[in-house]
Amino acid sequence: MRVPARAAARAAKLRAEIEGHNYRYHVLDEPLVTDAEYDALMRELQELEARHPELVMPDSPTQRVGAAPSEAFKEVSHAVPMLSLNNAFDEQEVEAFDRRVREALGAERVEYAVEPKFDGLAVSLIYEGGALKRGATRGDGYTGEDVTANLRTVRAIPLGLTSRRAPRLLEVRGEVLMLKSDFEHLNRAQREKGEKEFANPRNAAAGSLRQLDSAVTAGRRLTFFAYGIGAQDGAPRFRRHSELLDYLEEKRFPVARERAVASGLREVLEYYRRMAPKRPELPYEIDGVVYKVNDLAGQEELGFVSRAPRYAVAHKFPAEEATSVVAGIEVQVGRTGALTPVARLDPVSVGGVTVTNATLHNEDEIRRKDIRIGDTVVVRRAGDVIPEVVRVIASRRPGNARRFVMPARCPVCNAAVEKPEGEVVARCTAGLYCPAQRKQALLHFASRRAMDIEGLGEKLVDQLVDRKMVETPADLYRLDAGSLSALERMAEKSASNIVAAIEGSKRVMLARFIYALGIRNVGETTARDLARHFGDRLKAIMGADDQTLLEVPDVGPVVARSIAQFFHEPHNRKVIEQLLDAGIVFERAASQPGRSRVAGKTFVLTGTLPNLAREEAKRRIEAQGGRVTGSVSKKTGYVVLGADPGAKHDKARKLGIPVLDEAGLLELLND
Ligand code: D41
Repeated sequence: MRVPARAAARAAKLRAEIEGHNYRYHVLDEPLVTDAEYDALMRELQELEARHPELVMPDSPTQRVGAAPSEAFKEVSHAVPMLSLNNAFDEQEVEAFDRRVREALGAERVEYAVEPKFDGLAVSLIYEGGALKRGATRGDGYTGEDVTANLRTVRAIPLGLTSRRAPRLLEVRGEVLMLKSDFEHLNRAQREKGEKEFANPRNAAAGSLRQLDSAVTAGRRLTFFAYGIGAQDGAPRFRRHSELLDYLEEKRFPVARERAVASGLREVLEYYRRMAPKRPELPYEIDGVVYKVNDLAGQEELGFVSRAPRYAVAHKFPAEEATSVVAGIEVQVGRTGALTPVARLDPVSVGGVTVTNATLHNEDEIRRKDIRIGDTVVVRRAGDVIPEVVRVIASRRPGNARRFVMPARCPVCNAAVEKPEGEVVARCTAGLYCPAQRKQALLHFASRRAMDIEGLGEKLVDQLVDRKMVETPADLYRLDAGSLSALERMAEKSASNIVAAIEGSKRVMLARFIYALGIRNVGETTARDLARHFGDRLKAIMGADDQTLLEVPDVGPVVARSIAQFFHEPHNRKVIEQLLDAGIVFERAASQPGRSRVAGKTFVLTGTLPNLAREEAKRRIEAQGGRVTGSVSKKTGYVVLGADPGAKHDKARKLGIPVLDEAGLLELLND
């Protein structure tokens, strides 16, 4: 059967168009069409190919769905070995690397190509005459496995090289990985199906790539980043590694956006320090950065020793995960009475600091992960977050491992613990009669963003409460240096400093005071909204019923109920009265609301701003009487756009809300 020329032409056009959309979506992250439009194109091509099977080509996007399962992977050998990377674990080791490079090249300062080190799996992609012919794992560097059918399902990998004069042979090397978001998604699905979860994105990527049934791989979302070229024939002669990456980018391969060129040791280390804090925000896992001599002739001159090049080094970040043993499980009581089980761990270094505790969140979480006392567990600490137990290493469970049971009574005050039906959190029911809750409430009251009483830390509050010197925040204002200096570790000087700090806290903005009270569901923003809405009149707020409170912007029924309930409680009213008697007075905001163009406007910040930290932008907007909220609605005044804005930008456009960049925001603030 002959294929009509029109059908062939249409199929070719559809293929190019679909691959173009794949590129925009998976590589550039800038889709042009909706998913539905993409699906429609795909369906049209599938139908066309079904009607004219001669039209099916190996490089057709319809072939990314996976091929028939195979029995085993074929072994392949790498014509150019895939070398491994030497590691540097600290700056001294990088310094030594740079010294060796400089000495070997006889150069005073060396230019390096610097890039993130993706935590995925190294693969090789062979393009012959511009078409993807073979994809293989690195294996031991000399022989790997043929996973062509699986790699074809990865949409970020081009099935063909664009350009009329493609090189006869081009081997592209890079890492296959799974984005953190796709990993979370996959694990949620695995959990719901009752199947085994993956420990981390790297394992998930490895498991997905090594599927004998490529239809399974197609269902997992993998991505790819290119970092180099292996065998080649007819490709341009590059002089620098950075040029080679530019070439790959031009050929539509995903290449790390964070790559750069650094001159000399100092700039290289600056790159490391710049990348380290970005790590938690990146959509994929990286375990370090890689430095490569940029000059390719220099690379050749340096050569390699035992499988690793001398021209490159991986500067590793401290591991975010480590294993330790759960020596015990204790229960902590929080400010709102929430009981949080905490694992006491044998000390272990994670993410660069020594960890001895890890949160276990709640009872359900312990049961879900089946964590028992005596277990060896994987502990994770990423960025500034509290360390947590990720999972148990089941094979290392001792015979005498013990299950945890949530106590029926508060471990601090012995009051009953309740866990309402359908809730995950168990709570002590004693409220402020529980010393633990009282301590937390006092610490919150004194905290920097509340009453800002410097020096009133945990150790001091523990003693004050344990000795019954302080029960409520009002009692703080009755303390004197004499009684304080009788406490442990309290020199006379620091006692009088604390008394001065307490005294100094008496002049306070009403919003801070309300926040300091620790009303459930009332954070800083709601506290500020309340103060503004009620014209800085505490009495009005204390007397408001649910209905009146609902008129405050962003206050819903749950928050309104919390506020009304709090001020209805006689004990709370009495403490507030005592605080006012002690001499607390409310100051007005420094700037006159209404004068600035920012005043009274609601801002939504999205994406990362180039210079202003989010906290700083928020502080400055609020200092001028503006508000910052998280989601875009009709009430939003401005949306401020940083790099990588998300859906909020689209929503702002839809609602016709003015959009500013950082410069626009600064102009508004400085106006
Ligand atoms: O991102 C990576 N994981 C990465 C791995 C990278 N950015 N560059 C790499 N460069 C090399 C050399 C210099 C040997 C070509 C690598 C790897 N190798 C590598 N990945 C796995 C083993 C070796």
